[in-house]
Amino acid sequence: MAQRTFSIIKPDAVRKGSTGAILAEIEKAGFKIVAIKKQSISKQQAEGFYHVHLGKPFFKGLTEFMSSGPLVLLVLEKDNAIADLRKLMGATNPADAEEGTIRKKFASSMGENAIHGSDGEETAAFEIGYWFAGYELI
Ligand code: IDP
Ligand code: MG
Repeated sequence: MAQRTFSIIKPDAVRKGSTGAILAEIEKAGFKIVAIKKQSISKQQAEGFYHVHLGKPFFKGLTEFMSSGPLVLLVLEKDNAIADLRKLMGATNPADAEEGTIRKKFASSMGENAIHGSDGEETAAFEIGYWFAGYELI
């Protein structure tokens, strides 16, 4: 059954000019782009989005990085979207990412790793609602 997930093309990938190439990978893998917007976000917005990581040693660096320049917010749809996007993304650390994954191709480090994807149904619902209003998801 069609499922929705949330994704971000992170500031490192946008800065490098990889937005179009990453979107092409996503579409090639069979995802429909339900909603898309490019914008910059504040540190406070990044902190709210990543609240589950509050207190971790990388929290400050992560939220500073995510608010360091424009990024692309996406809502994607396909059968098994959540798990399939995680597979397409590859491991968090690009050094461990499988050949052919987005992080293998486009990420440079654990911190600057090109793409975000929701890790479960509950997080997908929270993350879609955090960045998109209902009228943007029709
Ligand atoms: P995920 O993005 O693969 O789901 P998470 O564990 O949810 O990985 O971590 C969120 C983000 O925080 C990662 O994508 C990465 O950018 C950053 N991050 C996670 N662990 C580290 C770390 O040990 N050092 C630096 N950054 C990290
Ligand atoms: Mg995660």
